[in-house]
Amino acid sequence: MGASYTSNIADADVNGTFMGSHLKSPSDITGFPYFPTGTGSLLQKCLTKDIWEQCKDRRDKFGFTFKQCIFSGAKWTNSGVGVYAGSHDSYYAFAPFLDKIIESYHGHKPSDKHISSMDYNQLNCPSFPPDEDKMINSTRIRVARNLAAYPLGTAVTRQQRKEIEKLVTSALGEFEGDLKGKYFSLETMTEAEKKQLIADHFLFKGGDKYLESAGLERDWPEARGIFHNDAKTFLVWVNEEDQLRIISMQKGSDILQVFKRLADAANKIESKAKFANDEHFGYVSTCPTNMGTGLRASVHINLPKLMKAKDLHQSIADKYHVQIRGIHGEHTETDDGVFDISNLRRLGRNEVQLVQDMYDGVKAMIRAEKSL
Ligand code: ADP
Ligand code: DAR
Repeated sequence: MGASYTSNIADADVNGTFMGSHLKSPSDITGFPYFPTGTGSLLQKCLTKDIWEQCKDRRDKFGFTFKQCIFSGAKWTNSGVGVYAGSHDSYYAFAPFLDKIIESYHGHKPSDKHISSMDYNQLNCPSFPPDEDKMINSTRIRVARNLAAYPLGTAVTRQQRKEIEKLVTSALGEFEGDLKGKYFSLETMTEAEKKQLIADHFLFKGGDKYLESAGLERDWPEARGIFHNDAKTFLVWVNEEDQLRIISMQKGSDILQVFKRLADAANKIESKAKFANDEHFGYVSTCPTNMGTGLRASVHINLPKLMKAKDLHQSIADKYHVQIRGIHGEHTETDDGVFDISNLRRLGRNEVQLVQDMYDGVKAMIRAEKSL
């Protein structure tokens, strides 16, 4: 890499924070990015000097640059992934790099196909017996979707973002029955509505530095909002990390009912607004980790003893391809014995199989908790 590589090495920031944080914009990446010792992001793992040389000056068909794609992880070197696409086309324009990211995270090869299925009748998830049901506080299943006619949130214009909000909210406005509800714009909601949405754990807020550095918080909070049905068991986040996060959730452990509601709703929306999708990547998402199904099915479950047995719960998580999170959102810890258990995989398996992953993993965690 020569001078441009070494010239990019900066001293640690005064307080020893991650060096990349001095980067102000993608154009500040003037050479191969510097990753401090201990950087563990997928970006650092997959970006070789050869791939940098191939991709460094590339743009996708919307003009979104490769440097914009890697800027979040170059700036915040403590990222887990550190990469965001600008459009469906980004995944082809930056293929030497993004194919590697996708294969590394999902095990999905460039020649592999993805076939989605939201056919909840294929799910094998008998109800939990009472002693197990009482361990599970709540169930939530979400999918990430983006509109085929636009670039992703990282690259949309203000006007396009407003069009997306209008398209999605008009489709949601046609819902009837138990999906009927109301859209709350982040720009115009009242303080009382905001307080209620926060109390319900429904409100997404700005200020995520990873999303901000990916350009996903431009013009915030314009054209962002939350739809929820009257029963508060169905939500749609509009123009957050993805253009739609379609969410079904309720108290208790009835995974089948939650999945059926999600499948019915997603199918209804898709009949009005075409989602970005192809036979290799499945549904297209802003973050490569959500490609394919963009589905995360989770329960909040009491596992006080198991969670103290780190090796045991991690071995079960690895065997059943599930992820353990804190209950207050990604990157949070939990401190009261309640954990968020969800499917880890997103791509190469269909939505039914991923909900099955979560169910089977939760059953195994419960067996282990009971055995301690
Ligand atoms: P995602 O990427 O799926 O949006 P996060 O972990 O960021 O997941 O969670 C988003 C919000 O949804 C957080 O407020 C979290 O508390 C809530 N949440 C996630 N799973 C559940 C669940 N099973 N029950 C209740 N709330 C949940
Ligand atoms: N903070 C980003 C998130 C990566 C995966 N989660 C998403 N897409 N919400 C990181 O790179 O760590």
